[in-house]
Amino acid sequence: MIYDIQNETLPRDEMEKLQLRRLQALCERVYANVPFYRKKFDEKGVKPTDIKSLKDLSLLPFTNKQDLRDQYPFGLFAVPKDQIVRIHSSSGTTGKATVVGYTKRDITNWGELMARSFVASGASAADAVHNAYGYGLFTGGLGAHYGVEALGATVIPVSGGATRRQVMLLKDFEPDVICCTPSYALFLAETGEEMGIDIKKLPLRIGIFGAEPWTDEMRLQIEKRLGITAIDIYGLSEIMGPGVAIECWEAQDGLHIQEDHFLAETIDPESGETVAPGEEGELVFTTLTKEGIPLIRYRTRDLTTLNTIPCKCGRSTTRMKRVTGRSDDMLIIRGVNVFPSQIESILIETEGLTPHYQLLVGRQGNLDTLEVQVEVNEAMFSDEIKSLQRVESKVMKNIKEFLGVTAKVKLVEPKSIERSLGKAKRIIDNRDEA
Ligand code: DLL
Repeated sequence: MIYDIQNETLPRDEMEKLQLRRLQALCERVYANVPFYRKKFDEKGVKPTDIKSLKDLSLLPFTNKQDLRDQYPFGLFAVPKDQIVRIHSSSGTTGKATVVGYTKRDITNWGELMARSFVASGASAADAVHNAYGYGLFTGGLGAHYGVEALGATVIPVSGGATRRQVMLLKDFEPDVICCTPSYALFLAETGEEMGIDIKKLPLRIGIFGAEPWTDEMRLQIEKRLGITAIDIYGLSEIMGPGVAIECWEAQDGLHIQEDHFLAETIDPESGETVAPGEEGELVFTTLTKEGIPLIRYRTRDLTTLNTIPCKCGRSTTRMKRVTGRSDDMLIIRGVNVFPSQIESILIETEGLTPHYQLLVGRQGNLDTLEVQVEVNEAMFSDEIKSLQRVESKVMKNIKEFLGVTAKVKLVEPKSIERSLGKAKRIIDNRDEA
C-alpha cells in the first residue's frame, strides 16, 4: 500500500516541476524574512529570481550546523514567533545546541510524512505502535507519535527507559510495530531473554529503527532475535526529524526520500561540487515546504549514495543508501579512514561476539591508536582463555585485512558495555587528554 499515492508516485518530470515551483517560493520567502539568508544570497550575488531551473540550486549558498549555532536560538526562523507552535532541539555532543521551530502546517506535514513512513514500513491504521523513541526535545518520540495519530493507528507512548517494563508492555499490549533506535532494539531482546520472555514469539511484526547508523548485519540480527521486519528510517532535526526518508518493506533496498518536501543532493565534502547519483557523497537537503525554519542546502555530514531508479514497490521517489556514517564520525587511524559501521560488520560476522562494542581512540606520540572493545556471548565467555585469544587475533587480522588499520581488540564480559536508551555511544575519544 502507498499512503499518498499521488505524491509518492509522481513521474520524474512532474516531481521536478513541483520541486522547482516550491524552491522558487522558498527562495523568495527566506530572502524576504531571514536576514541571515538575505546576507548570504547578497554575498553570492544571487537573487531569488535567478532560480530558473533545478540546476540553479548550485548557485545557492550552503547552510551548516555552525550557522544554526551562530544564530542560536531563533535567528533562522522565517515566521514571527507567535506562529511557532513547537520547538525541538538537538544537544549534540559538542558545542551549543541547535534549535528548530515548527508552524502548525509544519507539524501537519510532518505527521503526514510519518504516516507515509509507517505505511511504507508495512504498517496500517489497524496496527498498534509501541513508540520507544525518547519524548522531549529530541524529535524521535513526538515525531513518530504524531505520525501514528495521522495514520489513525494506535500509539503507545512509552518513550525511552524502564526497559523491563517495556518488555512487559510488549507482552501485555501486543503491539504490531515498535519504534526505537536499533541498538535499543537489541537491548530489549536481551532484556526479554533475561526475563524469560521471547519477543520473537509475540505478535510484533515490524520495527522502525533509526537515529543512529547501523549495518545490514545488525539488521539480520535484530530480525532474527525479535522475529520482525526491521525497517531503516532516517531524519534529522534540522530538516524535520524522523521521516525524511524511509525504506519500503517490499524492497528494503534504499530509503525513499520524501522528495516533494525535501530536495536532496549529494556533494563532494571537500570541494562542495555536486556528485552524480550512484556516487557516494555528503547528503545535502533543501526544505521545500518548511515554514518555521526553512533551510537552503543544509549540509548533513551524512554520507550516502542516491539512486533515481524507480523502486519495485511503485514509489518513484529517489532512494538513498543506508547512511553508514557521518563524515565527522570518521576515524583517521594512522592515515586510514575508518567508520564505526565497518568495524561493526566485522564484529557481527564473528562467531561468539555480540553487536555491543565501543571504539576507544587514543594517541601515542603523534599517532592515533584504536582499541576495539566488544562483548562476547555467554557461550564464548565460558570457553577457555585460549579460544578467546584465538577470536581476538582473528578479529585483529580481519580489521587489518579488510580495513587496513591496526587495532587492539579486547573481548569483554557479556553486558559490561553500558546500554544506551537512545543513540548508542560507539566512540570514546581520549585524544584530547593524551
Ligand atoms: O535522530 C531524528 C530521528 C529520530 C531519525 C528517530 C530517525 C528516527 P537528530 O538527533 O537531529 O535527529 O540526529 C540526526 O542522526 O544526521 C544522522 O547522522 C543520524 N541518523 C538518523 N537516522 C539515521 C539512520 C534524529 N537511519 C542524525 N541511519 C543524522 C544512520 C541516522 N544515521
